[in-house]
Amino acid sequence: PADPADLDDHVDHDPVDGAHDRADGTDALHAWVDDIAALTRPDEVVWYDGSPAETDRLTKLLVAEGKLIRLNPEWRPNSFLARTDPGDVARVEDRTFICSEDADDAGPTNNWREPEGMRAELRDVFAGSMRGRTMYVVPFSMGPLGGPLSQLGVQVTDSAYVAVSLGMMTRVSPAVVSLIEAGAPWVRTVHSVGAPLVGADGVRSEDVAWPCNETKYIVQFPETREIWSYGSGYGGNAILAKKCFALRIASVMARDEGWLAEHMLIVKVTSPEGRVFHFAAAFPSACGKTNLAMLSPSIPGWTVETVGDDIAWLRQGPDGRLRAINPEAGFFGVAPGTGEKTNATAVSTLWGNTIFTNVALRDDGDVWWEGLTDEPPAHLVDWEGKDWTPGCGRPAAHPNSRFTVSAAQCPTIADDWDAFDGVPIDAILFGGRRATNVPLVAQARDWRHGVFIGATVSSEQTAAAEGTVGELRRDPFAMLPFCGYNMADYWAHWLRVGERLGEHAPAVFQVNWFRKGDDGRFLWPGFGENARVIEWIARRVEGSAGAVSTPIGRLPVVDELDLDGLDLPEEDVAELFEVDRASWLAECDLTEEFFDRFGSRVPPALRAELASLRYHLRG
Ligand code: GTP
Ligand code: SPV
Ligand code: MN
Repeated sequence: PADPADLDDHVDHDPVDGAHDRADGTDALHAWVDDIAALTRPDEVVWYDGSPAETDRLTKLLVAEGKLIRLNPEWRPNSFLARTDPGDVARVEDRTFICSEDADDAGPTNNWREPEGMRAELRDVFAGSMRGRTMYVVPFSMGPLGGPLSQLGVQVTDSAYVAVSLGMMTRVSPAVVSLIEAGAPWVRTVHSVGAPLVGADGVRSEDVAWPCNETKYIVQFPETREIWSYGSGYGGNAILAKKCFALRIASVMARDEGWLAEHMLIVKVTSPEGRVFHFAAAFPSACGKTNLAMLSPSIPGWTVETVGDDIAWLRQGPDGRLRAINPEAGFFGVAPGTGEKTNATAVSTLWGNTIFTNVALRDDGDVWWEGLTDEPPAHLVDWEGKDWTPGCGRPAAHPNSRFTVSAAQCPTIADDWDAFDGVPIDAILFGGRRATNVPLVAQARDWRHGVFIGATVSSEQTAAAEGTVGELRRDPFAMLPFCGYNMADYWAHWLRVGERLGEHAPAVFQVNWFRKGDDGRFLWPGFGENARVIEWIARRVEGSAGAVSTPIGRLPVVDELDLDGLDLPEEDVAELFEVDRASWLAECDLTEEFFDRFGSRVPPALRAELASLRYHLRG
């Protein structure tokens, strides 16, 4: 650890100038850490090694500081509750910036800022931002350490909660430092909650349970592979390995190096005959990835095992097939709606060693959230620390409350979940929340049609980001908030990857668990029953199930989707698969408007797909 007294002398680098080389060996890491400390001026610098002993020390410290509440160990051993500031509960997309040299490289769906101007702004906000706090240095690997699809990073943070969360979500290890010292490339990530305890006047103030700042910056510099995050302590804003690195920065690396960094779950599916399939699925935030990743099939003979629940890195392997890893090592999952009936696997994953954020506290020292059980307890302390009783008119848990837990603790974790070379992908699914139009399942005609489906995904907005919940918005590939470059270039990249894969390209499907009847109820029971759709997809991949062609793709032949034992009214089944030509034509007009935002960067193949869709809908 650096002696803070020495830090003042260390002004020979400017840490915000972006000039640090990513692969510069032995001294670079330490020099960078010293430079960040010289800028932010913490009381001390502590390297976090991810070990159980160090994690235990930090959680005890967080409890002592009032930043974590220890749950009753009888119900939930080694588990904690954090309550955030009510202004810091979700990703802040309007404060998320892509600072590429050229504005067009960020594209119309990202907030672009000129890099030099942003660096000057960051230099100001980070100056002294850690005064009075401890700066943690957290070296981590995304993917198995040293694996062919893996990448290294280091996060500095002035939040012990974030350091410990990173320890659960990634592979934190001193071995990462050895690899960096041996010259391996790494991504630099800097995080401050922006709440110094010592002011410029030297006066020390009291800490609060959830320090943060009203002004927030989530900044990516794609060319120099750097991340600077300020003002928030929550989720994707603060655990920089996750959305900032594994999606925004990694998508740029993937574009440059010919692979894919995606907002996708990965599952291993085994049929009753013992045939193994791997599927990857992109659904927007809070649209069912964790649930599908942990699915307990309602139909006999099928098993689904978990490889990943949020992010996939995919690359063509030596055998020509697309292989995927889950770069993470833990789950940061949505709590509300997670219960014994919907996701029993998640419920049992959370038996202990879990950090809950913004859920409700029971009188017996355990946790509760909407959907955990049918009936709420008679009294709770809600996510804001207020008394709560059923019928009081407020939710007890915040809609974006979450659990943080190690993947290894999941009872359905697949034996190949951390395979060095990843798993071979047989099918890719795109989904979203659509009350209308999009059928339960459809297969794309080919890769190019699949890319069109991915590029045109719309979904009703959820509580995972600040904004109006329920509003329908385009979320191409479920990557709208996460693509680190121009979305139209990203589509072109997907088309190129498909060309290279050729006959090895996975089949592509569109799914929608969220279609509603006129009365507003979900037409499809979802959750474990989604196994019926998974079965059809697997049967299509092996070539044993039929399909009928429609203008929007191939739908299951009647009777080939197993609906046995589901007592679904026939009208509901018909509605689940209805393709209304007029609404689809209206949707085509919106797609054209959407494409026009990207001008000439839209790949001609996608314009051709749109023209062909209109032609067939009119036919
Ligand atoms: P992020 O972590 O934000 O990327 O979200 P995610 O895609 O992993 O979403 P998750 O699986 O956590 O689901 C979010 C919400 O959707 C939860 O409240 C679930 O209960 C609900 N949900 C998931 N699957 C289904 C389904 O099949 N049907 C219905 N009706 N709701 C579902
Ligand atoms: C999402 O919003 O897609 C998440 C949660 O997975 S966060 O890590 O906060 O981005
Ligand atoms: Mn996500």
